[in-house]
Amino acid sequence: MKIGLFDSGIGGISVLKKLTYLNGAHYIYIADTERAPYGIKTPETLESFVYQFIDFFERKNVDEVFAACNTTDSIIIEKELKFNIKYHSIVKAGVNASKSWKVGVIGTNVTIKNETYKKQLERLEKEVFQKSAQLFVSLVEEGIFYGRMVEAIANFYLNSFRKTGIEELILGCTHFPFLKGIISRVLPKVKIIDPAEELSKEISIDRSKKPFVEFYVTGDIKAFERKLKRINFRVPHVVHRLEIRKLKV
Ligand code: DGN
Repeated sequence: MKIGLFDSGIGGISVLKKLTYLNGAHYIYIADTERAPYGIKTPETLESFVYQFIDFFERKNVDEVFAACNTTDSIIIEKELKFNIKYHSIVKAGVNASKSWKVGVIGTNVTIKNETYKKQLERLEKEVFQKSAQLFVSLVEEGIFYGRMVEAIANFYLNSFRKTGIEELILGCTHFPFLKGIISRVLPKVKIIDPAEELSKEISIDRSKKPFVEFYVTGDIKAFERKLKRINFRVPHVVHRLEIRKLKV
């Protein structure tokens, strides 16, 4: 089986890791580092990127795509888009994972502005408090996971949740699980939800083979390889360069 994932950088690896643990498939992961970050792009641009990735996956005979980027997912899931490949939504998984009535959501600027999480949770009559935490993406890409600066930024973004009485906080960006430790220190009484856990229930379990990952990176390959080392990514893999012009449809 071939599984496709895409993200603007290493965030989606928090999803990839969960999938590779469950299924020894052949994974194709597009890291669109050249056009990162996504959280500040327009919905139209992001939607066009999704079409490019799906087209690329079709050319690579991918069987299923697992969303590894909430930003693009939140743009497309409420539209009736038709893909030839089965597409698994991380936002829907995050919504399904929520079990409380008072829920917090953090994500990129686009994800929060677009309010897809908020709308879907409110349809379930939950009270939702949301906030963009865009800088977390840059911290993770830079490999800065702890220390005073991270604490200060985490407090800046998360303090306002304290008085809301939320019982859960959905990490609505795949970069954020890398900062889970510090996030739960700022909000110790709140259950932290990583939607990738729920999403990974949608993959069939098959450990008969070892997983293998092909990364396709639109930006600097060496920089991406350094990032993989920094997060200790140990699944057997190869890194290719993917020129943006090869993505145009
Ligand atoms: N990892 C992406 C997400 O889950 O929304 C964010 C990527 C970005 O560039 N902002």
